[in-house]
Amino acid sequence: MKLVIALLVLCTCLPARAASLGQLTDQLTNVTARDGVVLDGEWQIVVDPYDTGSIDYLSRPRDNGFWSSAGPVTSTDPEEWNFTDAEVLRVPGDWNSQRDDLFFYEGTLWYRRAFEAAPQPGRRYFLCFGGANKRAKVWVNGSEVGEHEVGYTPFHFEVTALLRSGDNDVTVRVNNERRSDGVPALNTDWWNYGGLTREVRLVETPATFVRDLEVSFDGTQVMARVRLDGPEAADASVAISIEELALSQEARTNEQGQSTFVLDAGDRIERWSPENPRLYDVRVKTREDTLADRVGFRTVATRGSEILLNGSPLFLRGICIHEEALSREGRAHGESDARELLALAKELGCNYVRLAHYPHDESMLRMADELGLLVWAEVPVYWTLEYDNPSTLAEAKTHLTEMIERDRNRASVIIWSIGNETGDDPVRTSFRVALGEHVKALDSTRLLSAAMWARAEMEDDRPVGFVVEDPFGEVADVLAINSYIGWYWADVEDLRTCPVTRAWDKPLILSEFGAGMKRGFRGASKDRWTEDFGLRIYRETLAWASRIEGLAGISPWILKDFRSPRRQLTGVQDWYNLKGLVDHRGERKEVFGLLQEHYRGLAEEWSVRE
Ligand code: GCB
Repeated sequence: MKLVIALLVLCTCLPARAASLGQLTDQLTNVTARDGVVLDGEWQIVVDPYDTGSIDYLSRPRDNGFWSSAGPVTSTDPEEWNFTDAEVLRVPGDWNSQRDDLFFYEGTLWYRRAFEAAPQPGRRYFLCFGGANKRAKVWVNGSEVGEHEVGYTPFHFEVTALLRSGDNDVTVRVNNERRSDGVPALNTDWWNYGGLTREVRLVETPATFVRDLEVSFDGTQVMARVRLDGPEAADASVAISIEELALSQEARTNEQGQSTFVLDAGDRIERWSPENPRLYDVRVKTREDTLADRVGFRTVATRGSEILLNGSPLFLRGICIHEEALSREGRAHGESDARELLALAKELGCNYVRLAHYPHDESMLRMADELGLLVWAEVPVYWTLEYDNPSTLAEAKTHLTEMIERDRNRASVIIWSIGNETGDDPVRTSFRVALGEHVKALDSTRLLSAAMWARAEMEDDRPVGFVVEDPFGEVADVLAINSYIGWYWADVEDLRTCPVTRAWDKPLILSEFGAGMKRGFRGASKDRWTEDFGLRIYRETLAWASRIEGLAGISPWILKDFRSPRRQLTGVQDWYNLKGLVDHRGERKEVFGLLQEHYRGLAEEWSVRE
C-alpha cells in the first residue's frame, strides 16, 4: 500500500490564517498532546438573532462590533450590549440544551472569555477549536484571527502576534443558520445544535514545531510523514521512533519542511484489532520539539464480498451512533461521553460503530482506538443538497479533508463514507463520484463507501427483491444499504420473500434498519411505537440479513433515541427520534437484549470460522 501524500497548504507567517472552503486546511496534529491551557468553562454570551453585533441598522458592516472591547464609544452612545453583565454558557456545549429559550434557536450567538497568558519569546501560540457549529469567526483582543465554515471538524489559528502578557480575551461569533447551499442543507433528521460544541485550547509550541505527523502501515512496513512548521523547518533533522518495537530512524526535511520514513517492522508488530486493540507510542523528535501519538497498526482490504482485517475476513457487528451524550441532554463531547457511548456499544457486543452522519468529536475516534471498535466515519452529505452547485461540492470536500486530516492516524477508522441516502440521479452521482475521488486522493489505505438505497422490485404492489445497483457502487469499495421495510413502507413479513442481489461482487453492509419504539410502551406486535412492534421488526430484519449471501456487516439504527426537529408527535416523540436501543436517558429497551443475544451468536459463529 502506498503512503498517502496529501496536498499541503504551505505555512504562512503571522498572524494566523483562516481555513477556507475548497482548500486543504492546516490542522495541528494531536493538539491534546501539546502544552497549553484548556479554555473550557463558562463563557459570556450575547444572543444576537438580527446580527446586530456585525451589521448596523442599514445592514452596513460595523467597524466597532461585538468583538471590540470598547462597548459604547462616546458618552452619548446608548449602551445596548455588553459582555460584562452578560449571561454565561458552558463551553464545550451546544446552546440548545443549556437554556430552554435556545432550544430551537438558529442564528448568531456571541461568546467571549477572558484568559491569562504569559507569552514567551521564541514560542508560538495557537487557538485550537475542536469544532463549532456551524460558522465561526474569531477575534483575540479585538483583532480578527480567522473564520471557519464547517460544523464538525477542528480549526486552529495562530495568535502569537496578538497575545499580551496578562489579561487577554477571545470573542467568537457562531452562527448555525441552515442554508440551502450548505452541507448539510435545510433538511436533516438530527438537531442543529449550535455553539462551541467542542473543546477550546490555547496551545504553545516552539518556533519550529511538528505540525503534521501521518502514519500508515502496509502489513510489514510502517510509513510516516512529518512536516515541520517554522523558520527552521527546511533541512532540519527529524527522528522518529517506536520504542516498544526498538524502531527508530532519522532524516532531514526537504525545502517544504517535510520528511518521510519507512520503518521495517518485520513481524514484530502486534496487529491492532477489536480483540487486541494494541497501540504504540510513535514519537517524533526535532531539535526543539517532541510530539507523540498513540497509533495502532492494522491492514484493511476487501476480497470479493469480504472485508479483511489483517488479512482475515470478519463480520461487522455494528450500531449507528449520533453524537448525543448518553447520560444527559445535548451534543456529546470529550472523553467521558465517548467512553460511555462506546462502552455501551461494546456491551452490546459490537466490534464496529457507524458514526452518523458527520464527523464526531476526536475523542470518539481515540476512544474507539483504545476500546477496539472499528469505525465508519461520515460527512453530512445528506438527502437533498444542491448537488449541481460547485460551492456545495467544495464544502463537502472540505468536510472530508478536515475529517481525514484529523483521523487518518486512527486504526479504528476503516471506512470513509461520503454521505447518506443521496439518491442516484446523474447529477448526484457525479457529485458523489467527485467526493469519492477526493477521498482516494487523500487516503487510499481505507475503504470508501456511502449509505445508499436498494431498488425494490415490485409485484402486485409488494416488494419481491432488492437490487443494489446505485451507480456509486462502481467506485465504492464497500456497498451499504439502509432499509426500513416494515416501518416506512410494506410489511416487515415481506422481507421473507425479498432476496437481495447486487451489481458488483463487493462487500455489502446493512448500514441501517430500525423502528420507532417508545420505551415502556407495550402492546400487540402490530401496534406502532410499542417496543413489541420494534422487536418484531428486529427479528424479521435480522433473519433477512442472515439470508443475504456474503453480507459483511450490519449497523442497526440506532444506539440511543436522539433529538430531531422532524419528530413532533406529542406524547410519543416530543422531538425525539425513537429508534434507539436505549431511550434518551440511557434506559434500555427490550430490543437491546435481543440484539446483544444475536451478536453473541454471530461472535461465536465467526470465531469458529477463523
Ligand atoms: C434514515 C436516515 C437517518 C434517519 C432514519 C430514520 O434512513 O439515514 O438519518 O434518522 O432513516 O429514523 O428515519
